[in-house]
Amino acid sequence: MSDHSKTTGRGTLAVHAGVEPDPSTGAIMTPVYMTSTYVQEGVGNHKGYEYSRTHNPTRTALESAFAALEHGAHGLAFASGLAAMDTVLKTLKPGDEVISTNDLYGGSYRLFTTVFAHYGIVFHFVNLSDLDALRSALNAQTRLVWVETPTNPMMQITDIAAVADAVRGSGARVVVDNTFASPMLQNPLNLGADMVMHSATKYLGGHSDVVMGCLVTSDEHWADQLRTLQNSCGAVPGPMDCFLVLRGLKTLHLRMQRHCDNGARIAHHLTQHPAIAKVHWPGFPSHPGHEVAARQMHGFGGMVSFTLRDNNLDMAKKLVATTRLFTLAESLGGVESLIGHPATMTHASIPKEVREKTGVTDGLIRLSVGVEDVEDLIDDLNQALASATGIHG
Ligand code: P1T
Repeated sequence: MSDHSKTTGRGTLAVHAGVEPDPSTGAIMTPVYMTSTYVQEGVGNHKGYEYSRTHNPTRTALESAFAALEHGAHGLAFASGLAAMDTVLKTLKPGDEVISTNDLYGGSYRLFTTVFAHYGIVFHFVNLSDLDALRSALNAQTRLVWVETPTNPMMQITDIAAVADAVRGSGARVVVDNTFASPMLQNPLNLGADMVMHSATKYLGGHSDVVMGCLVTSDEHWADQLRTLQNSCGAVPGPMDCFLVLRGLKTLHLRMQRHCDNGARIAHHLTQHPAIAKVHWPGFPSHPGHEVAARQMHGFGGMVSFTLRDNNLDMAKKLVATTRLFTLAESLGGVESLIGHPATMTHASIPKEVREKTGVTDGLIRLSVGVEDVEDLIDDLNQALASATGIHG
């Protein structure tokens, strides 16, 4: 493998990370190694591949790309973002504690509270932009601090370097779910985090055609543990999915640039709209996390959420059903724009009284702004807002 660790340009890295011409044919693109097993010349005498749950060359290329993009030593691919999280949590034992951000993907909250809480892991949910709240939850049993920044769906920002400083020496490790930012906009390992996790289903794949997750760390011991779990539990992606994500990565820098540009235009447009009470987007100087986001990110991304002035379920449901270009769907990060209603969709597994405390109310709408022509997207939002609320922008 070539050493891309000295490559500084993020775009160059996106195009080249993990990919080498195929040694047997010279194929420029990593072939899709559709095989479950590999010939052995004699027992234990093979070319490094024995069985595709353990290793597959297409997956190996992708795992190297993940590691390079996040500036880590070890990359691991999983069958979904939640499978990646599940693997990290399986390194804990009963009695261990996790401090998590209080605004996070509903499925992550469900994994914590309905699966791992039953195995004796204790979870604390705090606003991690408040370092005092983090310090008071931190104790001798804390093993992980789970950061999502920007958060899904309220776009809260956590200062990764400050959290890493506060946790250092405590025996806990910091994991950052970097799904909303992508490695083009934020590299948590460079800021002191111990591990990065992605739902590669989103920006990394980029085309809404794959479900996948990944982990990247430079901690040798932890990586070994995770590889053992990856092989023992078996939640690995197939070679075709690995190929699709490898292909998606090659345009990650271009897509993210456009997502950022379109997201900024739409966020600014929506603040002017009289039917909207608040737009949640860290690019506004008035956003409480703006200064941190400007420091630790290379752009504010394509995710924008907003709260309707008339914070009402029927109006929100009508709005999401009335857009024509923004498709009503779960997920995010693809080239096409999506609209969602977190309270009844992505965050429905969080009890109403819990989600409402962070702002996930019935009138909250989430946009995954795609790479279409932004004027068309603005026109679409205008017509849908007018038809759902009766108020014209
Ligand atoms: O869907 P999966 O690949 O398993 O990833 C889970 C996940 C983890 N972390 C974050 C921040 C996420 O947004 C997700 C998945 N989110 C959605 C499906 C969604 O629409 O928000």
